[in-house]
Amino acid sequence: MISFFTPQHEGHAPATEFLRGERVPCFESPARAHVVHAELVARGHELREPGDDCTALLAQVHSARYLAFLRNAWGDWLALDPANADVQPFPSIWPVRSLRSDVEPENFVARLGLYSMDNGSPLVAGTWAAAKAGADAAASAAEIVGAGVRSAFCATRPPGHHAGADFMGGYCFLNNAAVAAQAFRARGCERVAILDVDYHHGNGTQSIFYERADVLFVSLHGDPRTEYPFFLGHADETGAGAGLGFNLNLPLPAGTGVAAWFAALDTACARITAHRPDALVVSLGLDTFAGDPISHFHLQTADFSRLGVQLAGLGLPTVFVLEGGYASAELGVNAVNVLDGFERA
Ligand code: OKP
Ligand code: ZN
Repeated sequence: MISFFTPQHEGHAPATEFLRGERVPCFESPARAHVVHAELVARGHELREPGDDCTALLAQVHSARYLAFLRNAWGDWLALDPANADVQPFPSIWPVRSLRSDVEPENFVARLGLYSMDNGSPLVAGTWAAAKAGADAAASAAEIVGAGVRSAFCATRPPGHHAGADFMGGYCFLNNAAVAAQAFRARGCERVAILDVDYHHGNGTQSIFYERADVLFVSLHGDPRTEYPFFLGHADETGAGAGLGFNLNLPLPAGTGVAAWFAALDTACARITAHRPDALVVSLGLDTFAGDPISHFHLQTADFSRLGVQLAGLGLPTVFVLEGGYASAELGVNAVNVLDGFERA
């Protein structure tokens, strides 16, 4: 499968994140892209660098003020103190209910909180360039698939599905799946479906398309009653306004086994088929793997081939974008199993 890869991801390599109040090494690391890249090469997939610029699409997915903040964030942080070059900024205050988010503060950490859903998205010097290159890959993949190639994969990081119109979160900065969906719409697809199979609910993607009927969002994920992102992803979120009925959440309890997961995938695929989309975007998280260090489903390596086969059965032009998956040793095999299963089906 033609796979888009960009070396800019190397520049997004934060040292630590917070876990239960303590600093721990980041789960979302450059090693993830290295193992996926190596497996793609080993199994004969064609690698390309993105050729399309996602700037116009980004403006349809994210707010102008969030994009301006993110693009300038590292420079603003350094302007406060050159010694900040070696310091990772984290938000510590958020405009929750009753606080105002319409007035942008001048204080950098306050602005970081305004544009973040959590303290789990560490920002470094190369974050914007890495995220932008990943979104360029999403635009490029949709471009070639829209032009007639059956499928393409974005082997990029950081992931995107937690990033909303005006916030980062959960290691995500720019919503690559939303960019791909918007790219399909821009080149004439009337209806698009996004299927999110990451362990964590894609709250950003859902919220971006929540009031739209043209882009169906379907997600299988750990029940937010107990799993990140906690505050979205429940079954009663079905869309709003013109988008009512075009959002389907299939939350599954932590610990759900393989049979029940594939049964939910059947439900997801049936809803996608009923939408009669012109194209499909798959938010491909591999953290449903039994060995994932931060997730609680039980898929085995062979189950990812089965996932690819089942997705091929939808018969749709398909763009895969890499989301989560933190068992680095197996991430490459699991990801490429999906692609090979899809291509061989
Ligand atoms: C991103 B993706 C706090 C720990 C919580 C959130 C998990 C984000 C998963 N630093 N981290 O959906 O795989
Ligand atoms: Zn995840």
